[in-house]
Amino acid sequence: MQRIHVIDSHTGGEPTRVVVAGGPDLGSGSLAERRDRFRRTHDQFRSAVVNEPRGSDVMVGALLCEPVDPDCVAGVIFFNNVGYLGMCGHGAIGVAVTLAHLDRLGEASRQCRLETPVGIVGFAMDGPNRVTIENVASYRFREQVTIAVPDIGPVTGDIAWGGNWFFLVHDHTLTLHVSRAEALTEYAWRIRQALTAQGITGAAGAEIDHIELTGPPVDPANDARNFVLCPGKAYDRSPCGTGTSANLACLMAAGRLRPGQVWRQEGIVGSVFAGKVRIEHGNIIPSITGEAFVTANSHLIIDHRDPFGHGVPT
Ligand code: PYC
Repeated sequence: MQRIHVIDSHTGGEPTRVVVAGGPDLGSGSLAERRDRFRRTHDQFRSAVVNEPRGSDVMVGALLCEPVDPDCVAGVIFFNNVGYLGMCGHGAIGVAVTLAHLDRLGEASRQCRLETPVGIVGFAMDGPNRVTIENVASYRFREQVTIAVPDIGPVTGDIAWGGNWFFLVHDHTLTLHVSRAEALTEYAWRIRQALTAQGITGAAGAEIDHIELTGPPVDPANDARNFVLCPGKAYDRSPCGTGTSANLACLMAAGRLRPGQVWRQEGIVGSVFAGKVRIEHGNIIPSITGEAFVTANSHLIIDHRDPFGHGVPT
C-alpha cells in the first residue's frame, strides 16, 4: 500500500490537488530536470494522482519539492491528465492557499516565492483565500497567424507565452457560455490539431498545447471572457492564470493595456481573475489575483493489487 497525503482546492472552479507527502523521490537538480525525471521514471504516479478513479480529466496536480533557491517557500511541478505543465496560474493560487492552510507561510505571507520548472513565481496572500501571483515574464511571440483548420476554415490568432504556450483566437462567432462547452471544446481541439499538423509552434519548436478563445464578458464589470482548452482536452473552469498572462502580453503588444491597468478576466463558468502587468528590464511581468478554497485534506491509497491503481487509461 502506498499512501499519499494530498490537499485539494479549487480556484474559480478549477481543481488543484497538491501532493504534500508520499510523492516520488526525484533527486536533486533544477525543477526542470526533476520534472523531466518525473516524466521518465514516475509517470504512473502522475496518472494515479489525477486520473480516474481518484481524479478526473480536469484535475491539475502539484507536487511539492525542495526548492533550489532557499528564498522560495517551495518548489512545485504541475501535471495533469496527460502530462506536465510549465506553470499553472490557478494551480499556483491553489498551492498558496494550501501552504497557508498548512501554516507553512509564517510571517512572510505577503512576499513568498515558488520555484517552478519555468522560473520563479511570486505570491502574496491578500486574505485567507485571496492570492496575487506574479507570473514569469510573458510575451506575444507571433501576431495574427492564420491557419487552415479542417471543417472550420481559416482561423487567425496570436501565439503567446504565459508560462505555457497559447494560441489566442479573438475572431470567431462562438458564444462563450458553459452550456456550449462541448462545441467550444471541439472547435478549440480542431485548432490544436491543425497547429500540430502544420508544425506551428511556440519559440524553439515548443508545442502550443493550450487554445484560448476570447470574447466579450457576460458581466459588464469585467473586460473579457475566455474559454481555455488544456492539453488533455479538458477546459479550464477558471479564467486560466497562464492564459490570462498570455492575453495580457498580447494586449500590451497591441497597445490596448497600460502597465498597472487592471484587466478583469472572466472565465467560462463566470469566475474572475484580476490581472495587470509591470515592466521589468523591458519584460512584461503579469500578476493575477484570484481566490481558492480548500476542499479536502486526505490520503490517496495505491494498493498494488489494484488493476487500476495507477489510474484508468483514457
Ligand atoms: O491557470 O494557468 C492556469 C492553468 C493552466 C492549465 C489549467 N489552468
